[in-house]
Amino acid sequence: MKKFYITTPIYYPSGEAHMGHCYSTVAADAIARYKRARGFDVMFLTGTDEHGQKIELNAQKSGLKPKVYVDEIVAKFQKLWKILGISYDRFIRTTDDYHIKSVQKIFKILYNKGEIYKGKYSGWYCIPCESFFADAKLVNGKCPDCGREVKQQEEEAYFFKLAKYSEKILEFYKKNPEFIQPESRKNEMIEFIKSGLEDLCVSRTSFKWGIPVDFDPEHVVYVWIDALTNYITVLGYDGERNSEDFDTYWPADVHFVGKEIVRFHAIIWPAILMALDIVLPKQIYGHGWILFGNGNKMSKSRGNVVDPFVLCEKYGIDAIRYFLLREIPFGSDGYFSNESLIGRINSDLANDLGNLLSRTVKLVTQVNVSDVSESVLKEIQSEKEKEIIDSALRLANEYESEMDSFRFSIALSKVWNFISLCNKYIDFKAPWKFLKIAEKQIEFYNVLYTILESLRVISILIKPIMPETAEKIQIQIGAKDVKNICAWEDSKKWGLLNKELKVVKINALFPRIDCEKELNELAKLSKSEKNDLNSANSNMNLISIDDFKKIDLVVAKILECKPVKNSNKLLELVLNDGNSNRTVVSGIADYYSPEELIDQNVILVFNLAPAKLCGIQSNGMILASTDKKDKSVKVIFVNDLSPGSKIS
Ligand code: ME8
Repeated sequence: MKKFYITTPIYYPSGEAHMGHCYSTVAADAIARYKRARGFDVMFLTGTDEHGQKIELNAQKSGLKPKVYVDEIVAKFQKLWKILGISYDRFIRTTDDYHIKSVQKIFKILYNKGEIYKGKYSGWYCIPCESFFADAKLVNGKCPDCGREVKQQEEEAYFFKLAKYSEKILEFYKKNPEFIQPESRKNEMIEFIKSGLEDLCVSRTSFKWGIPVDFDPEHVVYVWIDALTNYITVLGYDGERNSEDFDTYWPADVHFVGKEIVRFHAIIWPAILMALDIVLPKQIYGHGWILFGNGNKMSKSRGNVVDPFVLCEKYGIDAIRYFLLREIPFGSDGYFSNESLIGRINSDLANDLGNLLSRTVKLVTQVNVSDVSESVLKEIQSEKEKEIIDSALRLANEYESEMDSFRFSIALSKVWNFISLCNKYIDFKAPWKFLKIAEKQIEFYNVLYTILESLRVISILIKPIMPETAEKIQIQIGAKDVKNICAWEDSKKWGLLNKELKVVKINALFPRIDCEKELNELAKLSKSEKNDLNSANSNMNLISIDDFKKIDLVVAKILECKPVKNSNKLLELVLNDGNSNRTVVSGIADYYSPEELIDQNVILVFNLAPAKLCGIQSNGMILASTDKKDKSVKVIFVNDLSPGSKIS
């Protein structure tokens, strides 16, 4: 059996799943279902990318351990995928044991091969945040997270020899013109490589929430080696042996990714694979972004999220799946609005498809078919029927060629053109007029049979994208559970339905929506969603008295003070806390000379976990205030209190 391996990006569980995540995942699911229907042995992978500083910080803010924090969010991603009918075969979490072990092995192999080397990473460093930032990330030259001063600093780090792969990657693009899709993204990649690649920093020491480099545990593997390798570790690849799954499914047939991470998949990932002597995936498809209202990429931090749980619940999963894949050509950006969603539901789903099914089923249930089934068997067909049958028989091949190139929107529009043809055919034939005319009954049945067969074909083709709707149609036209009429290849055949026209009437597929009323309701919901968010945020900033009691604040006297070597900002202080002496490193060198501080009494955070700053262990922190007006930093002196006094 031919295999097909498709992946989505693994999402950061740093906030909740939103429509943007649904977009990649629904698209990959539609292809996985489509390929399965066509007889492929499919491996469909999705998952979550759980390490990194952002997640560490978010967890800290929520007062949770990182793993506990991600567990909660990942469970919500999985719940959403279940609701949306995502038929993944594997769900990888980068915190899974097997992945961690494989990443460590892969890292070591690359190091032993000389593909990874130890060097120095330099960049803008924010001491309180313990983070490096690239030039472009700074806000007015200051730390983008806390707004404080940053300074150029160096840190030991491992580097992957990315630069040496430039030519090899360009060569690969040339030999594999389909590798990056759509074409425009390939040109961007070529330009990027030609402008010069640099070796890639692949480890960090400034945060802990990551996979430790096992032969140098101060370092954690930095994002891309951890994240990208998920596509092979999930198949059992750990750098040393090829598992059965790896042999069966690798190379991936396509990685679906948003356009902003094409670069990582089309440059870094190939280079890592080349370094490991592994064949490259067949294709990277960089899809566009769903933009929301004001042209922003939809994301939680911009607060423009439309809750997919709410929309699925309100309109059904197929409406959302259809809308996402129909509204926006896959390679391009496009807008999401509640208005266009409701517009599509009313026109395409309720009017076109829903109406075609309901009017047909209604007509069939109005008559007793048993008398005339013989006549129908004679298959008298006029030009009009032939036109429908020809279109139906062409449709599957046309649809396949669009789906094979991930042109969901065009594939769907072909089906909807056919639906519209069928509706026009019914209008033209007006079969209800024949009901009472005995000699016209054969024509009446012919019309209905033609439409029911058309609906059978339609249901097969839309099933990968709208699985629930396809099933409902098949139940209503009496095709469900009938053998050999609703498999993929049956969409290329005509006349498979039982000629006795057995139909089952159930509720409308997509009830029409009162657009104005619904938009008002959604607006109210979105307001309360924002309010919920606001109150959640303010709740996050509130701490209980018990939390406050956890902090021991003690008066301490500064006994000694000197600048820290290689640092313009830090002073090393020796403090007496009433009982013993301890060293504290403080970022106040810009504001005080050592002489000004000696013998002053200050407030010490007594039970702060020790941290290393510029190689010196700091045991606590002294309290200072940043002046609201001029941003100058002032240490809080408490010279009228004796060392050892508790502050509460
Ligand atoms: O980048 N429109 O994770 P992530 C369309 N962990 N797609 C969107 C979207 C939008 N508005 N917003 C998000 C990461 N996406 C890394 C990936 S892969 C080895 C590591 C989709 O949580 C889109 O596919 O930021 C994008 O690439 C992905 O979510 C980014 O998810």
